[in-house]
Amino acid sequence: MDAFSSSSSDDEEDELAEVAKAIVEHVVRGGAQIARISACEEACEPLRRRVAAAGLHLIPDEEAPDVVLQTRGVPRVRRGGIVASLEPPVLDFGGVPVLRTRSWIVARRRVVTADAFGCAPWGPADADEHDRVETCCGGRAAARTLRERGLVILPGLVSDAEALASLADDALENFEACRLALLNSGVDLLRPGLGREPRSYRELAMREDLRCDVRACLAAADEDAFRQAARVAAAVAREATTIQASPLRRGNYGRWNFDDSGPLAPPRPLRVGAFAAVVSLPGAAEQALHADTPHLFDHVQLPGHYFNLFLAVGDTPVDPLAGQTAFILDSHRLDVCADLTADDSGLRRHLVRPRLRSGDAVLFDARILHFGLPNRSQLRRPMIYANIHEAWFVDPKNWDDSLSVFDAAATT
Ligand SMILES: O=C(O)CCC(=O)C(=O)O
Repeated sequence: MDAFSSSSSDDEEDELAEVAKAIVEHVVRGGAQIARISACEEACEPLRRRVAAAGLHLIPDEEAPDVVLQTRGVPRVRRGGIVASLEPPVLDFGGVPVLRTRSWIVARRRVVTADAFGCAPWGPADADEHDRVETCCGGRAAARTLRERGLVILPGLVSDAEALASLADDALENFEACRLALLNSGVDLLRPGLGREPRSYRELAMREDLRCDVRACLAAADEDAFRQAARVAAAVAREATTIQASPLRRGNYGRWNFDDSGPLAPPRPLRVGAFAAVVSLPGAAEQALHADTPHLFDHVQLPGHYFNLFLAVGDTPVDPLAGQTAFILDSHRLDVCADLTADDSGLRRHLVRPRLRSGDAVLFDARILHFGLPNRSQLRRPMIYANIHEAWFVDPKNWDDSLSVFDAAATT
């Protein structure tokens, strides 16, 4: 059945047909036809009638719908499903088209799944892990989720399919240029252990064998698309660090210094740092569990000062064998991390391996434990990232500015 073939001339039904069209255009990528749609339980009877009147095929909740129409609250949709939200999303996912009519608002909210493939020693995701992934999906409570759990998933943060493909190309082309230059100096990034050991360079640093950190040189339009997304993420991170206006803040007199605006001024926006890409090559092993930065002090749990935004791009997100990034929920907290690292079963109980689709992103507190999953596919997996941090924080990066991959051949 073609879901959107309503011929009604009634105003309300026309409007719903418009909403239905918007669902196809904005919610379901690529203009696919929706055959099965369900309204969630809270949907009132008139809504159900209008949905049906617009020619949408209403099915019972137990069956798997293509799209669920949601009136309010957290989407109760099958994993991997798609939710068309009929209320204003609190987060404007930077550029995601939102359709507003007299009484409807449609925005995309996709539900992220967990990696069902797994790998030793972790095994495939179980129902608990799926549930944990769901609790991390952003929306209204994105900042709170980030603050409390150490990460938040922002489904569909970048929606421009062309920009996403182009971001992936940029990363892979940057990597390939470095690889070829290094090959001339006897370093073969594809065959670790053979030839000369790679070092860290201005353009590329090794994370470990077959996983490289490439300073991303992005085409202007791609950079704009990612910067817009990073700003949205930075606003979420800033909110996460601003738990509530402290009654003590009047005493923070030092905020008159260095161009700040005094104790009562809102906190300054977090900075979005340079963009880069982690490229995992076929054969990359599971990465060691690590955090990207230490706590500033270890006698007190402070709000985050440094966050990372990982954006899934290109084709590899559709291949689960290519892997993505795994996290240990709550481990950005000193007390939780101390407990969990005491034995492996604790880590397993907090493990999440979200399966992001291209355009989905994960924003995390850089103190959280995480690791890249192995790449068992035949594809090079690019993941674009941005550092987001307090203005005073500087991450000592792995790149070595004193040596370029393009000079490495000359210096051998
Ligand atoms: O490869 C990944 O997915 C994650 C990489 C990562 O976390 C890192 O290199 O610090």
